[in-house]
Amino acid sequence: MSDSLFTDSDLPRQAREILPGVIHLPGWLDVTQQLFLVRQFQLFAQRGIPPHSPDIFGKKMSVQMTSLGWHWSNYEYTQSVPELGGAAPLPVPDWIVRLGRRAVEDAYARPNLQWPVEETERTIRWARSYTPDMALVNYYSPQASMGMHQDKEERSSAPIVSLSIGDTAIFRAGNTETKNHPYIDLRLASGDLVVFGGPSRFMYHGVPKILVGTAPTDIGLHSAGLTEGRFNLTLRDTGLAALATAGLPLK
Ligand SMILES: O=C(O)CCC(=O)C(=O)O
Repeated sequence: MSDSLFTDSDLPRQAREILPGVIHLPGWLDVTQQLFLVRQFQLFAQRGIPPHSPDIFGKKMSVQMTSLGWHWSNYEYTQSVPELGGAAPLPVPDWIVRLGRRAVEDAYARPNLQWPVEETERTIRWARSYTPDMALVNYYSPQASMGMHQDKEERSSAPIVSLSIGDTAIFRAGNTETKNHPYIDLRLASGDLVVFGGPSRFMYHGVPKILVGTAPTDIGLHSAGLTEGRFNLTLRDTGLAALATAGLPLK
């Protein structure tokens, strides 16, 4: 029997704990919610930090980014962006915090997970206190990719919430030690949610490929002036607010 008979794309897309603490919920956002998000991304781009490709140690990323709450560049969070005329990030709106809480709750308040091991009641209470203070909107053109990296500039081990809209991406979920094997390649389609926390909070991860032409036609990409590509909304709790208030160094 040919191996290609049952490729990843043919198998039913089910909610799965990919690795301990890494939960994939396919189709978590419906079309109306995706449309809403695409419109909001346009507003963020018009009113906040303009989408740009950050330099990482002198090399431009292929992804375009804008962010709320904090600006991220070259492995550092800042509150203003001198290279973009001193622009400051817009605040994280309440609806994003609510979205993040719902995502963490839906991901972790499920039976039979390897992580967390707490009972459901406690997990729900814990998920409801999730307060992302930073949201990153990444836009991938069909040629864009993101190399393997850890999200580790945060002073908090709260989970990362990641939503996909537009073309399907190959998302590489790795290990906490190296950028290399072992890792798992996962297809993230429009509307999918991934939450990673607990033992996998600091896993290496990346997006090696965008599958061109796979975006649904009814999620408003055209009205955003786009015919293709993928948005990713990543929510993070930086844990930096207390340091900033106390005037302490953020690094
Ligand atoms: O686009 C994605 O799914 C991942 C984004 C990501 O890894 C990041 O923003 O750090």
